[in-house]
Amino acid sequence: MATTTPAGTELSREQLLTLYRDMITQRAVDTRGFQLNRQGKIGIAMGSEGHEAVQAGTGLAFERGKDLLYPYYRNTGLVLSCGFPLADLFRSQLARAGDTTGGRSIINHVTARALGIASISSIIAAQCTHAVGAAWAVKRGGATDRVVFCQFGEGATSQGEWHEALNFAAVHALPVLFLCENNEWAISTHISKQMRIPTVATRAAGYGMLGVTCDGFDPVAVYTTVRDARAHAASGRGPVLVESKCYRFLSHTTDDDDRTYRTRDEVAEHRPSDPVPVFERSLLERGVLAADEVKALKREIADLVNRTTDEIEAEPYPAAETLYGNTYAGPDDAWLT
Ligand SMILES: Cc1ncc(C[n+]2csc(CCOP(=O)(O)OP(=O)(O)O)c2C)c(N)n1
Repeated sequence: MATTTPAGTELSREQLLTLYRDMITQRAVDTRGFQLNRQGKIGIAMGSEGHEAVQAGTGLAFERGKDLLYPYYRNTGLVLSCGFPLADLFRSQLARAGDTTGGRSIINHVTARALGIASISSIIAAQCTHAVGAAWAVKRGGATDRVVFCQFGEGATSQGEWHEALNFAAVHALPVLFLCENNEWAISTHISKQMRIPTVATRAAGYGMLGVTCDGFDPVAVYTTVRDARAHAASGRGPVLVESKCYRFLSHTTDDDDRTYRTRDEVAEHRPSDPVPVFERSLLERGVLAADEVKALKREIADLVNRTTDEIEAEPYPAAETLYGNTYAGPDDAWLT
């Protein structure tokens, strides 16, 4: 297992700005989700605060038009970074008829075939075997420089399906990246109750594949690590397990109260590592951005999120007659007869 300490200087200004823009967009969308839930407008919101650097960095390494993404429910920022439209994300959150799943799916369970984004599985680790199946198809089809990104939390690595996926991918040298967003908590279960080893990436050795760990609070570290892992997988040398160490600052979803299983002191201890202000400070200190540019960019994102929320709230809900649509073959009203 290798631990990466990549240097940030090799990124262009444009790439650094893409990372920053994606991170503040993710934070703004997250905050809006929690607000909409508290206003009684959406049933549940899944916060990703603390995962911004992981998702922006991974999104920058994802090659649009080539790669495939098997996301999990916490990947709001990542799907946006990979090109998923913000309006469609709000259609999903607000369960409107124009949502890609017709407003009938759980929040954030988005999909976009044209962008290579597969539908999300709520079953923990189920997407790992799906991703491996896709990577097997990519390899059999003879495609080169095409990689499947498979996202999950450290809790998913306790599932049997996760181990089966890694083993099969390693045996067949499939072009797949297993990307762990290790935020230390799986709802109320701390990582120390999931495994006796300090890092998820260590597990890669058991399958004969490369495993790397990076600082998930640093978007540049994540980007360079995932970019290099992608090159490895695309070259036919087999899958890579990448672990980005981060933290979940909010509760698991709006449906749980994290004060029942972790102390406020613990959360406060991690706050200084909050990737959004830390990256912002580094861009200011390095002269990549000036203070007024940061302010203008934040205003622009806030306006975009406000405008999009209003536009999508004004759209209709799915019609009641469509309730059984896309569920069973044959007449939609089979249960009513
Ligand atoms: C097979 C299965 N078991 C349990 C659950 C309930 N569940 C939903 S999210 C979750 C925690 C997953 O934690 P982790 O994989 O670390 O990801 P995180 O939510 O922390 O990002 C659990 C146990 C589920 N959806 N599927």
